[in-house]
Amino acid sequence: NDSGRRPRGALIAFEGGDRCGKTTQCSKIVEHLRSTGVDAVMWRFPDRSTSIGQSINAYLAEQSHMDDAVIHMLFVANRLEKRDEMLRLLAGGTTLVLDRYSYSGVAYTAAKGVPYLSMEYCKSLEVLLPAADLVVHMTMTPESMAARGGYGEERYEKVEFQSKVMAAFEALRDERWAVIDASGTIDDIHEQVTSIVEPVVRCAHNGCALGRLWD
Ligand code: FDM
Repeated sequence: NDSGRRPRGALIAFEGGDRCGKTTQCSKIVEHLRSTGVDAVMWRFPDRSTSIGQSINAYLAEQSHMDDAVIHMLFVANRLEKRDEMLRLLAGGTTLVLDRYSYSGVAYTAAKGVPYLSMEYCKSLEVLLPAADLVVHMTMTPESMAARGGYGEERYEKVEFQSKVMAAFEALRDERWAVIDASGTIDDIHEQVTSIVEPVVRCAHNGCALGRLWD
């Protein structure tokens, strides 16, 4: 950084089906990064604290019904309402670890198979947002996810649907994705996550550019 600018933070998204351990791994990597002196924070999408987030929460808890296109756009809007703050934090050097992001947005809606909500259309609604420097895709079979505690409480937690979500995630993969077997132990997975995340944080600190979805 000879330009005198502060090194930017990295944008790292954790993706995968429900109950695969994303939240645990996000917390652990943020804690690890902080212990090594990296300024890092964890966010989750949907952000249920905003008024849009509360509508999303009611939908996920099956307390309300919405048209598939409308709920899709609420998920998008819930990211857009955080966009400025995201960009500000990254530019200020903070690494953001996201528990779900646009990739979930596209994969879950595309998995519904509604003809006018194609994967291409869903992708087009995300283009105002920055691309993650790294997507950590945690994979396990829908059957083993279903065997985990709490599964089935929310709208999308059904084995057949989760298989479609998995296929949609696979279709979105590119060279920025790392795939991790989520059926291992918490510590083994954390070790793998650490070895993948650290170089990406260094790259961001060294000035590699933040991309846009889906360039
Ligand atoms: N989800 C999440 C979507 O359908 N679209 C999105 O854009 C996002 C971010 O919401 F079933 C789904 C994925 C999951 C639910 O659950 C959120 P968690 O437990 O908060 O990750």
